[in-house]
Formats: sequence, C-alpha cells, structure tokens
Amino acid sequence: MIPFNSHLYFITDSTNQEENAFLARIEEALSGGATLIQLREKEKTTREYISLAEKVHTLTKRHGIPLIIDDRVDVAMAMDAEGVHVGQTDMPVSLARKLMGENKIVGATAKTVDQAKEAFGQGADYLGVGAIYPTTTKVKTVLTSVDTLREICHAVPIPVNAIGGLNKDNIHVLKGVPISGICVVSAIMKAENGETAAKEIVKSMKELGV
Ligand code: TZP
Ligand code: MG
Repeated sequence: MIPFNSHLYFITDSTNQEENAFLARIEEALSGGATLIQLREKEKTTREYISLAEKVHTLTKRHGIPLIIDDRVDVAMAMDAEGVHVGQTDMPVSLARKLMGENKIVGATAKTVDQAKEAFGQGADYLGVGAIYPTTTKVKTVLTSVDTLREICHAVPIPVNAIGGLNKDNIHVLKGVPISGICVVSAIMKAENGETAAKEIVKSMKELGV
C-alpha cells in the first residue's frame, strides 16, 4: 500500500473559490504541514472533477503527499490518485478496494463501532469519524460523541481520524483519545492564510499529544 500519514488531513472545498486561489490554498496547506489531502467536490461534472484533480495532483506530488479523491472511484482511477474516500452512501469499501487494487489507499467514513468494523473488514485503510462538532461545511452528517470515537479507535487496528468542526482551539476535547490525526476543511479553507493555519493546528496537536 502507498504509505500515508493522516496526522493533518486537509479536505478541500472549492465552493466560491477562484481556481488559482483554491490551488494556492492547497499549496499553503502543504507548506504548513498537511500530511494528506482530499479533493472533495460535490457539484462538479466528471470532467471538471478530473481536470481539477490533475492540477491538485501536480501540487501534492511535488510535496510527496498522497491525494485522496472523495466519493468517486472512477475519478481516482482515471487520474491515478493515491486513494479514494467513500462514505456510507458511496460505493461499498469492498468494491472500492476491488476496483482500486491493493496498492491504493481506501478510506471510509464511520459514525458507529459497527460501521467501523464493517469498513475495516471490507479493507479500509483508515477511517474518518464524526462530526465531532457541528460543521459549517456542506455535508449530511450527524454528531458522533468523543466516547464513540474512542470506542472506534479501540475496535479497529487502522488509523482513525476525527472530523467535524475541529480547529486549533477546540481539539483539546480529543485529549487522550488514540486518534491518528484530524481532518479539517474550514480551519484551513476559511483561514486568512492556509500555511499559518496548518502550522497552528500542528502546534495544537503536538500540545495535545496527537
Ligand atoms: N464529514 C463529517 S463533518 C465533515 C465531513 C466531510 C465536514 C468537516 O468540515 P469542517 O469545516 O472541518 O467542519
Ligand atoms: Mg462521500
């Protein structure tokens, strides 16, 4: 499998972003310490998704950071991304794994211990668990408690990331929970400067012992 580190997993949101500014933001996040990047597009046509993914891939490759494509196994395969992330209404993990092959990264969303065990059993390489806090990012989700997050961490032997409304000032609620990292959208996307924001999150995580 392609090695990956989910410590600071930056999930992008290009909504209302001019393309150059969007790409610059990803570059900033990479310079600031993002260890994994997910391109998450819900409105784009397939062709637009692939075209943007190729541009983002040029940046991530330069930094030696894997690129994960949200939802779309076909897009990930077409532009040879390092991985794909599937949610509970996307292609099942087992099929995503079958199509992507053993060498690629397949991530999954889990909100319960049962979902986590199922995703692991079907071949997921990591899990995103949340939303821990309410989020302003466009997503259909419900809140997951920190206790459930902790149970999931103990239930599966793969990296587990917390997601949802997380930022440098509130991740202390995760203290002592054996997560591998956190996923953030707004904390980097909506910051004044993406590099500074990423660096500050990394600093907070270090203080937290993550
Ligand atoms: N899944 C659960 S919460 C979420 C996703 C995709 C959005 C997280 O975005 P933010 O801005 O970091 O709260
Ligand atoms: Mg999805």
